Amino acid sequence: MNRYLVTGAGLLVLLGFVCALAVVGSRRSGGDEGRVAASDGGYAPGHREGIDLSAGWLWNGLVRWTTTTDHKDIGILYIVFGTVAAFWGGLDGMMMRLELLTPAADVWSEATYNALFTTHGLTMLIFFVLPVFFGIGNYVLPLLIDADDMAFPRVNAVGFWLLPPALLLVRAGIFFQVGGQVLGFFLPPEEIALLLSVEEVGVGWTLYTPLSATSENPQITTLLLGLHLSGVATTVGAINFIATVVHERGPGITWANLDILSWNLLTTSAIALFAFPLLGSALVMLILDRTFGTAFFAVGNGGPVLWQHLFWFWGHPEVYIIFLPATGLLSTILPKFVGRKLFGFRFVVYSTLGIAVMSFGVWAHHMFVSGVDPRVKASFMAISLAIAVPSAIKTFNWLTTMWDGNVRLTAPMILCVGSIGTFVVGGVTGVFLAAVPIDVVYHGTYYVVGHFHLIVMGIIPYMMMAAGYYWYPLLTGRFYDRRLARFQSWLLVVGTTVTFGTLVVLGLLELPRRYANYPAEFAPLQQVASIGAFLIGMAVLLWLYNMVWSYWHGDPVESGDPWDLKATDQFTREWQWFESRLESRYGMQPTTPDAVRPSATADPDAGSPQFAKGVGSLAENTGRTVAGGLLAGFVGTMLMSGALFAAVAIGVFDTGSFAELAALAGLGDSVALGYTVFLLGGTTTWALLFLALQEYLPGRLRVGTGLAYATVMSLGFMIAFYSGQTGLALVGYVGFALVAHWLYGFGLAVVLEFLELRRTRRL
Ligand code: HEM
Ligand SMILES: [Cu+2]
Repeated sequence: MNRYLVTGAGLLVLLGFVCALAVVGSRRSGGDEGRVAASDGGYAPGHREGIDLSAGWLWNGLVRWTTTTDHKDIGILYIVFGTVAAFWGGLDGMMMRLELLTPAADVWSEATYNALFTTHGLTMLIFFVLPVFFGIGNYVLPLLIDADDMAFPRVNAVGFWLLPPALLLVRAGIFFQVGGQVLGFFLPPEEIALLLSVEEVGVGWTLYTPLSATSENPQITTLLLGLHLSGVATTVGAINFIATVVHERGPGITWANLDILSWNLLTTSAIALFAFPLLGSALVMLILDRTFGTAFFAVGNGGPVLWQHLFWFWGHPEVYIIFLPATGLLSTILPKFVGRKLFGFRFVVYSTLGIAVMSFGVWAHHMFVSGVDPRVKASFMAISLAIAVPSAIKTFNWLTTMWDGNVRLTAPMILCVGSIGTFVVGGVTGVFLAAVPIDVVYHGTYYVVGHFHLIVMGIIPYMMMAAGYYWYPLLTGRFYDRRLARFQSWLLVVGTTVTFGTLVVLGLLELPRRYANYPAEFAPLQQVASIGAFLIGMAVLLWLYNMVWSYWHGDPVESGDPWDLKATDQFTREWQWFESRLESRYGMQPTTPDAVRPSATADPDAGSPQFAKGVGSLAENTGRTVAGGLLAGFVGTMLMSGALFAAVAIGVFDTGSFAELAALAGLGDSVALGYTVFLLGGTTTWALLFLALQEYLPGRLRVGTGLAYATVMSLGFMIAFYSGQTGLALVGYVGFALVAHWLYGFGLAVVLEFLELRRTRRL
C-alpha cells in the first residue's frame, strides 16, 4: 500500500468532511437573519452567518484572518493550526497502530514505520500542543487579566505566522517525494535527482546523532530548519505572554489574585524562554555538522552524548512546557463544575513554580543507558523522584476541591476527572522509570510509550477539549450538543485507558518499542491497543463534528452565565466580558442566580485554608486524641490492676504471670518489670489501638464498643497465658481474664466518652 496516497487521501477526506459540514450548515441556517458587520475579534455571539462563497466575502475573510492582530483572532488561528497538526500527527499514530495489528511489517515497510513515529512525535509535541495552548491563552488570558490585548500584538501575529512554514518544512519530505514521483513521468531522473533522493525522515523524533548527522537524506536538513523556525516562533510567543502578564494586568489584578491559568501560562512561557534557545543552538550545530563539515557531534570526541545532553536539556523542560497549561486548564475548569473554589490555590501556584525550577534538573534521566557517570545518574534520579511531589500536590488539591462538592457531570467535568485518573497512572509509571535500575530494563520498551502517552494523550488533549466545551458558549454564542459531548468524553477516556494501559503491560513483558514488527505472541495485546486507538480516533472525530456542527445548530445561549457560575461566586472575568458584550450588542440583561449552591463558598478564603492552619488544626486534633487515649488507657489499666490484685489475694492469679510477660518482652524473669510492661502496654498500645480501630468496632455506645474490644483482647491473652488448666480451674481462668479485661474496656470507654462529651460541651 502506498502510504502517501493514504495520508493524502486521509487529509482530503478530513478537509472534505469539514467543508461539507460547513456547506450543509450554511444551507440549513438560511442566512436570513442578517449579518454581524465588522468583526471586533473572535466570533460574534449568536453568529448565524452562513458560508457565502462570493468573491467579496472570501476576500474580506482572507484579509481579516491574514492581517489580524487581535488577540482573539490570533487565538483562533493558533487553535485551528494546532488542530490541523493534531490530525496530521494523529493520522500517523493511527497508521502505526494499523501496522501493529499484525506481527509482520505488512501494511507499511519498516522504513515507513520509522518515518511515521518520527513525524508523529515531532508533529504532536511541537506543532500540536503548544500552538493550541498558545491559542487558548491568546483568547482568554487578556480577558482574564483585564488587558486590552497582548503586550505586542504585531509580534503576536508574527509568532503565529512563523508556524505554518515551519510545519511545512518539517514535513516537506512527503511533498518532495510525491512531487518527484509525479515529475518523474515527464522528466528524466537525472534532472530531478535531488528530489528523488528526498525521503521522509526516519531517525526518530529525538534526532540522535550520529545517524541524524551522517544520513544522506536532504530532508533531514529541511526538518532541522523547520524545527529551528518553530523554536523562534515559540520563543516569540513566550516573550509576549510574559510581557502581557507582567505589564498588562488591569487595575486590581495583583500577583496574589492572578488566576491559575495565567500563572500556568506564565510559568510555561518562562520555561520555554530558557529551554528553546538551547534547542536552537543544538539544531544549528547539527545543521553545521551536516552541511559545513564541522564536528560537534562527531563520534570519537563524545559528540553523540553531547547531542543527547543538549537535546534533553530542552526535551525534559518541554515535557513540562506542554503539561503545565493542561494543569492550568484543569485547575480552572474543575472548580466550576464542583461549585467550590480551587482548594489550596497558593500551593497549586507554588507547585507550578517548583516544577518550573526542577524541570531543568532532570534531563539526564533520559540518558540512564547512555554511558553517564553513575554519580551523576544518582543525582538525576533523586531530582526526578522529587519532581513528582509538586505534581502530587496538584492532584491532591484537585481531589480535595471535589470533596463534598456539588459535582455536575458535564462533558468538561468528565474530561477533568478522566484526566486526573490517567494522569495519576501516567505519573506513577514515570516515578518508577525515574529509578535507574528500572529504567535500564524498561527504557527501550513499550512501558515508556504507555507511560508518557497516558499523560500526553490523557491530560493534554482532554483538557483542550474540555476548554473547547467550557468556553464554547463564549466563543460562539451557542451550546454544543451536550449528549454527544458526554458520550464522546467517555469514549475518549475508555479508548485512552485501553490503548495505553495495554502498552504499559506490553512494556512490562519487555516488548521493545520503535519496531514495525514483533514476536507473534504479543499479537493479541497489540490488537487490543490498536482497537483502543481507533476508539480514540472516533472520539476525536466526534468532538470535531460537535464543534463544527453546533456552530450553526447549537442552542443559542440565553444569558452571559450559561454555566450558572454566579451561584457559586465563580463568575470570572472572561464571562463578565461575555456578559457585557451580550448586553451591549443584543440588549441581553445580566442575570442574578436564584439560589446559592449548597457547596458554594462565599468567603474567598474559605475554599483554600492556609496550609499552616490546616496542619495546626490537624496537630491539635491529633494531640487531643492521643492525650485522651493515654488517659483513658491509664484509668483502664488501673481498674484492671485492682482486679489483678484481688485475684492474687484470693489465689486465682499467680504473680509469676508478670514475670512471664517480662520474659516474653525480652526483659528477663522480673515481676516488677513485667508489671511495668503491663502498665505501659495498657496505657499506650491498647488504648491507641482502640482509638485507631473504633470505627470498625461494633456498637454505637462507647461503653459497648469498649467491652467488645476488651472481649476480643482477652481472648488473645487467654491463649497467650494459658498454662494447661482444666476443669474448674480453666473456667476460673477464663472468667477472670474476661472480667479483668472488661474492667479495662469499661475504664477506657467511659473516660473517652466523658472527654468527648466535655469537648462538645454537653457536660
Ligand atoms: C491518537 C492517539 C495516539 C496514538 C494512537 C499514538 C500512537 C503512537 C505509537 C504507535 C507510537 C510509536 C511507538 C513505537 O513504535 O515505539 C507513538 C510514539 C510517540 N508518540 Fe504517540 N500516539 C498518540 C498520541 C500522541 C500525542 C497526543 C502525543 C504528544 C502530544 C504523542 C507523542 C508521541 C511521541 C513523542 C512518540 C515517540 C516515542 C519514542 O520516542 O519512542 N502521541 N505514538
Ligand atoms: Cu524527562
